[in-house]
Amino acid sequence: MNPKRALTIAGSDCSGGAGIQADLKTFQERDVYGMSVVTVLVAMRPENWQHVVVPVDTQMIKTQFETIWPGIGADAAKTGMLPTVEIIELVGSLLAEAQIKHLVIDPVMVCKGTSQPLFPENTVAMIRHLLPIAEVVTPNTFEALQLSGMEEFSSEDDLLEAAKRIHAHGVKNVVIKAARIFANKAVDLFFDGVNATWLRQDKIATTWTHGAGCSFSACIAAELGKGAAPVEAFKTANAFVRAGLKESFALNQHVGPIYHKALAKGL
Ligand code: PXL
Repeated sequence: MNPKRALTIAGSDCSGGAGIQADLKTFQERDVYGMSVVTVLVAMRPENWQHVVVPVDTQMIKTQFETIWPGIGADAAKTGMLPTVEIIELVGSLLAEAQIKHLVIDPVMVCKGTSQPLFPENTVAMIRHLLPIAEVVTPNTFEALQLSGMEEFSSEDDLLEAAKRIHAHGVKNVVIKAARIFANKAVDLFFDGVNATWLRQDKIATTWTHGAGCSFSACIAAELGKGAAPVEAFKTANAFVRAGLKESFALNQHVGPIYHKALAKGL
């Protein structure tokens, strides 16, 4: 065997549903060899699920990265939670230097269902250091508002306008996941700077959506690494996450992840 290799540069979610853990499960399902650079450790207090977030020392982030590049090599990479401006700048410069063939940025700004503080300066740093070198960026609606500087989305025209503004930051392809803004439909938009591709689908009725965004961007990275065109990688990731959401399950009263094996099992 000589599988394609994918790298996630993201945070550890010890509950196993999001972050590095979701990315590696997704890579395994999509038949690419998964590797990781851990940027931050996230733990949850069992009594109230309050998040405890501890960034990894920057020198150790650099050392992990060097293990992969130049140490091993990768066909694709994705980023997830990057907790500080310093870490965003470091990861940006390491990736700019390495020039890994395919790079997906998941601009994680907040975990679902938590009131973790937001850092506007992180948005500025992502725009400056990550979007210009990225092949695909995958914001949800909240992240798309921050990256576009828009106030609110109330129509598909607004989403397209945001995609154009985000595209102007230098990223080749913009995906906006608008799962929540329309009453009856989950809308995903793929924009390559010229053409818009829309997926308008029925909403999946579940409260257990933990790790959906991480798995979506990891799936895009895996498919790009195997040679798929970006718009095809987007469609595969949509099908992968929708299947996982249909079979999502509760771990406890606070959190429930998608089921990564759902698509492969034909569920
Ligand atoms: O789902 C966003 C997310 C990303 N990365 C890590 C997380 C979370 C949410 O919990 O813990 C490490």
